[in-house]
Amino acid sequence: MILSEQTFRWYGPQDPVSLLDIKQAGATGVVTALHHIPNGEIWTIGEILKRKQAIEAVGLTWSVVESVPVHEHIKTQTGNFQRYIDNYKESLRNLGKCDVKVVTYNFMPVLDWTRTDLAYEMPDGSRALRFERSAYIAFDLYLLKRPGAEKAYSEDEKAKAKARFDKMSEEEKHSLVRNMIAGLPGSEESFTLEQFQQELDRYKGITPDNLRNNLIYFLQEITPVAEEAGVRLVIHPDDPPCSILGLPRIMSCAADFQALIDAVPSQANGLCLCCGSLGVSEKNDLVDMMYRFGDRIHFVHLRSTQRDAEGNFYEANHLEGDVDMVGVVKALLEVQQRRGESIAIRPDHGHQMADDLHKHTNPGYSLIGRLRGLAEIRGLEKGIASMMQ
Ligand code: CS2
Ligand code: MN
Repeated sequence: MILSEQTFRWYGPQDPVSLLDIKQAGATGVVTALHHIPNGEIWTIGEILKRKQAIEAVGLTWSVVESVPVHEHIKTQTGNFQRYIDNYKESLRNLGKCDVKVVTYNFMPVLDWTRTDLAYEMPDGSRALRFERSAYIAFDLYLLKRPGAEKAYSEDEKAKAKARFDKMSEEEKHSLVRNMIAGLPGSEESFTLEQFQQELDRYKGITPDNLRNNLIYFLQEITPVAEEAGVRLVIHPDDPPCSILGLPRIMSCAADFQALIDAVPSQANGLCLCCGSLGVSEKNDLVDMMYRFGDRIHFVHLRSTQRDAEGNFYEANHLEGDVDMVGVVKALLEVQQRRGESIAIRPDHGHQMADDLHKHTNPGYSLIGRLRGLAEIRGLEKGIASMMQ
């Protein structure tokens, strides 16, 4: 049986989690990006090789890039977008030459992943990332004060958000702002409230269809280069899979990805199946997506979330929550057998727990919670594989 390639995200030399920690977690692959290179600039062969050598020095492999960021000008097709696309192509060529051949990206406007609470206490004392709808609406209406935001919510939602806001301490308001816009790990930007509103304003008049067309244009430009370089691109879905603060979002469900394949059939146009992101919407059937897009999935984020009727969700333990992890891993195994190759997986985020509770860690990216997640997934995959033989 072909098993998946187990990987772990590493933020580079600054990451409090070391490459040896990653090795001890049982991963063989590393997922990283050159975060020190400003968004839009070319990743040179020299910089790529430097990172690759550091990873290989401890006997690991640089399996996946997450992410080569897409400049806002490309998403809005303004300013220097054509130059940024040319730079992107050059980075893909350089990665291909260095034999780093799966490249993740996302097309979420302004914000990458979004949470209101980075330390939501679980009954066992560990801490999870959470999205609380009332806090989010309170941020939009009373902290950001986004023009027109009142129209986006029902009276009932606004009343709940007001009550929530009135009870918030100054400290809580401050951390809500920070959590919403200061950029979670992996995001390329961080803003003040004023800068943030300016960024939102750049999307005025950009409908979801406009944004989708800009993505299709981008893919039409870069997929021939990726094909030639032997690089497979994978788009990371929207997290959470819905519009945030009035911004258009176009990668939230199976139909969204289908539209991209229909428009750009190139095999280099692939998907990062992030179960935690997509799983927030009950309309998304992750097992079905794994089978349906199996030939185009080159990277899988195995993570689960637990949602409630009010639109809140928190990141659950990997084998708990709403995602049918057993079904997803079984489908993954079948896809791998069909393709005759391993697919890179990672536990995505994990809870802050045990010794990590006393350490400075990147939200979602502490060592022990992810180590637990990867270990559980590894056992699950092995168990299912042995029964499939
Ligand atoms: C996040 C994102 O959930 C996640 O995977 O960490 O930062 C993600 O890596 C990017 O959106 C991918 O481009
Ligand atoms: Mn993810």
